[in-house]
Amino acid sequence: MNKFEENINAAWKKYQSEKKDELYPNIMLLGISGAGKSSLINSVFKRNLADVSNVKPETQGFDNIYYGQKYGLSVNLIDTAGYEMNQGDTYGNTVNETLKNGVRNEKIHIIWYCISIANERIEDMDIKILKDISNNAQIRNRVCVVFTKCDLDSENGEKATILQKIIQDKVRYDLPCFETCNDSSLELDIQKLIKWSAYQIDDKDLREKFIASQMHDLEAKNDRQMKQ
Ligand SMILES: Nc1nc2c(ncn2[C@@H]2O[C@H](COP(=O)(O)OP(=O)(O)OP(=O)(O)O)[C@@H](O)[C@H]2O)c(=O)[nH]1
Ligand SMILES: [Mg+2]
Repeated sequence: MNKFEENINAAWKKYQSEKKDELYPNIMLLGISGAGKSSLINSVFKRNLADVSNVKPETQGFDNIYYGQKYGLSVNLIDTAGYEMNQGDTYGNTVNETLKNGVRNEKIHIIWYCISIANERIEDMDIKILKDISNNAQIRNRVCVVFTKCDLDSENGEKATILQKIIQDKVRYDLPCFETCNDSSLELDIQKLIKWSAYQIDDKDLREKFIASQMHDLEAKNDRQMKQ
């Protein structure tokens, strides 16, 4: 082990003992335009942060981050532009690129793949993207399906059950599914979803984040020295 690695390891041990569990998962929301991704972000944070529309594609880009620390919540949510029909491969390519490069220097830890139960069907694109990300070793065990608009389901959640069965048959049997809606009087699975997400973060993530911040500090220090 060289001096640099020794220093990093010593600093990592110190960091672990002081700041354990401080890493909030970065969660990217995906799904068709109008699925209710931005509405779900507002429901999780209990505030109107993200713009919502019932008439047109609303969210632009893939880099709208809402940091939980600002709002007393232990998750960071990344809102994205939903796909539109006939978009071809561009959506899948953007998803893959974002998973590879992260967003604003943040790694993506988790995906909430949103599917509205109001549509009563699952689009081919949903199946394709879910399959793709289920084959991506970096993220495969950290993907879940979030059924949105479940206030429009029957009391025993029949529509969600039918859609879940399709996902199990066509994508993967063990993909976790959660039910949500934007009506705060119906709690459904939002708290469960947050807990599940926090539970996915492990020591490897903490170490990765720590090394990245050390490298960032080092680069800043080198920059300062170059300027002197
Ligand atoms: N009934 C009901 N309507 C909802 C719910 N969530 C969202 N909506 C409605 O669905 C429409 C689309 O919601 P958005 O949150 O803008 O959808 P989005 O997935 O962010 O769409 P893009 O930004 O275009 O990708 C809006 O009219 C919302 O009011 C819900 O839980 N129940
Ligand atoms: Mg949106």
